[in-house]
Amino acid sequence: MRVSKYFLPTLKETPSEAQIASHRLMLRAGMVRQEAAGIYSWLPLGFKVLQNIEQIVREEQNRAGAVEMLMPTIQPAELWKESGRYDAYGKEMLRITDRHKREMLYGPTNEEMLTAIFRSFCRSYKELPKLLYHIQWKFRDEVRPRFGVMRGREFLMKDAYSFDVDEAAARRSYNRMFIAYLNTFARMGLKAVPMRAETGPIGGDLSHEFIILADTGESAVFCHKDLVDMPAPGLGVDFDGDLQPLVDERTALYAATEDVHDEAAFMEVPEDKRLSARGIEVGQVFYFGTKYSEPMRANVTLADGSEQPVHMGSYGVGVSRIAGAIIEASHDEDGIIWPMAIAPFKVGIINLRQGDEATGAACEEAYTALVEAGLDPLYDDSDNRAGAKFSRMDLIGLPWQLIIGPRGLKEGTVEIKERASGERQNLSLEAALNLLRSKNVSAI
Ligand code: 5CA
Repeated sequence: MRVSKYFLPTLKETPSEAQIASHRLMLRAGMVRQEAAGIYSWLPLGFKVLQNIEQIVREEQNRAGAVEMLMPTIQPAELWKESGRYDAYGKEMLRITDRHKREMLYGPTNEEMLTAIFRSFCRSYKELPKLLYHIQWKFRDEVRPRFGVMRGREFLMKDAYSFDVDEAAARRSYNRMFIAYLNTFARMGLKAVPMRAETGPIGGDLSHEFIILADTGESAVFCHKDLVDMPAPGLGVDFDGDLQPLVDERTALYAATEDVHDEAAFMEVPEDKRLSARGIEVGQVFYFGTKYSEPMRANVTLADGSEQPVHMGSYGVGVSRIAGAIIEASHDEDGIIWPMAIAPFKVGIINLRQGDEATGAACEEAYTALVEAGLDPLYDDSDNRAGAKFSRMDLIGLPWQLIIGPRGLKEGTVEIKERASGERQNLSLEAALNLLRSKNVSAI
């Protein structure tokens, strides 16, 4: 992409309404625009980031054996009356009346709808287990939408739902999602720690939140330090095998959000391993058994002919929140520092002397080569002065910058800068392109 053809409305001033770094940087980098409290447009740069996050989530869901589908944003109120949550959900639910005076709502989550889908097609234990997900916009009329996309009212969520014959089988589905989440967040360069959590309006008695440690996080959390740097299981994990030992490794050590925190148990953690911090919840998994299947009569026939409500769990990832969470975890005073896997463009090309023939030709050569290598470059071919190009490239945080100007070219070199370390190297254009090609991996 060429800057001259793109839409990149970066801001020089820091918007006054933004209280935390990620919100400020998303506005300044031209990623989002607020349309109403907690409701955002995703401008081209932000939308690319959102799509990259979504794609990693999708790949890891598929790898874990979940099957993608798509449910609508608008739901009929009847379903929620059946489960008993229509009144219980309260003011957070955006209620809508259609022209026929039918009660509708903008879905805050989809347990009811998927339970209804399941019961209309599945009747026998032979069809179990089933694990289905979608990636769809949700609406929750939060009392205090804040921190930009981190606590929005409209937000993008991946939500998966599992159906199993009994609790033991449901635990296996829970474990699949648990392990898939560890790999998902690791691929995004995030250290997410699973912590025991309150189940809130979703229900049930087993739940973990996946938490990124950050001073600006909304939740107070307590955990064993060793959990923070524990490596993810990796993409080679066998999802059809026994995942319990991998889950146990993480759940044996103390980790809890403040709602379920047990001070006495925490004191048993050796003092130098006790971590009390703040965190951002990027995902949550729930096992709630028959909470929805029982009132909604989602039953299956067992081998002995008896009928039983199916055992369920649900599994959410805050796709749009993660855009903010990654920036919160990875930025400096100059701007965002994208991990390679999430970066909207992998390389930024800076033309130091717009109009100079040799510089233009070298930039074009680099651009073509990087496009061919699948590195999705953003070429700053604008008429801005070099200083403005540098600071804008730092602000939008592309992992690599390729800086090309007449002086270097005379010596046969271009400059390459790594955004994260600030390290610069002067290389021939060919060597610079080779170096960039070698970085084109989305490692876990
Ligand atoms: N039905 C369950 C699991 S599918 C559910 O709704 N879980 S949840 O309430 O925990 O939401 C899942 C994830 O969505 C959260 O972990 C969080 O990352 C994200 N999320 C929740 N509320 C918001 C919000 N207001 N703004 C942005 N992201 C949110």
